[in-house]
Amino acid sequence: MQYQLLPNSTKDAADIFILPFAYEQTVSAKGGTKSAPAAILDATAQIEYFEEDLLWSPMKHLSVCVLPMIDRYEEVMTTLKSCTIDNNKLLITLGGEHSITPMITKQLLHTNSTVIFLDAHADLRSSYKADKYSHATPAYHLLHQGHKIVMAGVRSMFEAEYQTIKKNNNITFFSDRALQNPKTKEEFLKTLATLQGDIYLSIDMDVFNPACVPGVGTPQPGGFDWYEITAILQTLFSNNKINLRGVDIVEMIPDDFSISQTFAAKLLQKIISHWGKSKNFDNKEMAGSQMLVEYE
Ligand SMILES: [Mn+2]
Repeated sequence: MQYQLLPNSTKDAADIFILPFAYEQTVSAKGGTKSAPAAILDATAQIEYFEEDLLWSPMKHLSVCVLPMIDRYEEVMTTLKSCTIDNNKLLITLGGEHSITPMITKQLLHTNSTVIFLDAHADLRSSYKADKYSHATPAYHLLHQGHKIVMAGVRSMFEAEYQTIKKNNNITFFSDRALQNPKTKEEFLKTLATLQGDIYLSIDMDVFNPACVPGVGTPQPGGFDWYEITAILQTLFSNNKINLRGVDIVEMIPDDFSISQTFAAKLLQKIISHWGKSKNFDNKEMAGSQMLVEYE
């Protein structure tokens, strides 16, 4: 599998690692998220190399390595051990269901990191349908791994989850409803602009309005649109006190019109572009993956 049809770089030379993680074990509504990693990578073939917001071609400067697809938790550790992911490299995991987030952070993060958790659901259950590692539990595991969470976009929760949000000081919470108020939105962006240290970004595709991303297992009315997520990325990557350790894009189900997978593919491109610029790759030599192909 390839990103934008570009040749895969060696692990040593890679700046960006993309990990396709087709994990689907605990679906509660519509299934199909295991086919998302391949569908998203296929959709990247339709994305221009030039990135029109920051006005550069990230892949002229960055090298990408799409890792072999995995679908089991046991493979996470061996895969991550096979790559050196230091502060100048970024790991982006394509799920699969949301249960993969704590599996990745367990290997990747030091305790006391901050996870930005964008989701329509709070995902704070300690178990769901007798499954401790259900897709309804990742935020619970992140807290228990010792991380802080900035949670935004939530518009569906169970009463006990609401109580946890209210009393747990390690959760900074912005409901989707509250974010309709411009002052609260400003406060959310200010929170992102003032974060420090190791950060992980987890994007559940159901955080978006179902009109933007129809392909999700558990859709909810309301939600972010494209320009809201691009503003979030812009704010986050303008903050030079953070060290982004990893990103995941989860819970998408490919749809027949390629709307959802194209949205995810373009989101992936924006993340790569913003991260690359924040790390000054635009000033580094043009030795990226795009330099190995002849077509524009
Ligand atoms: Mn989720």
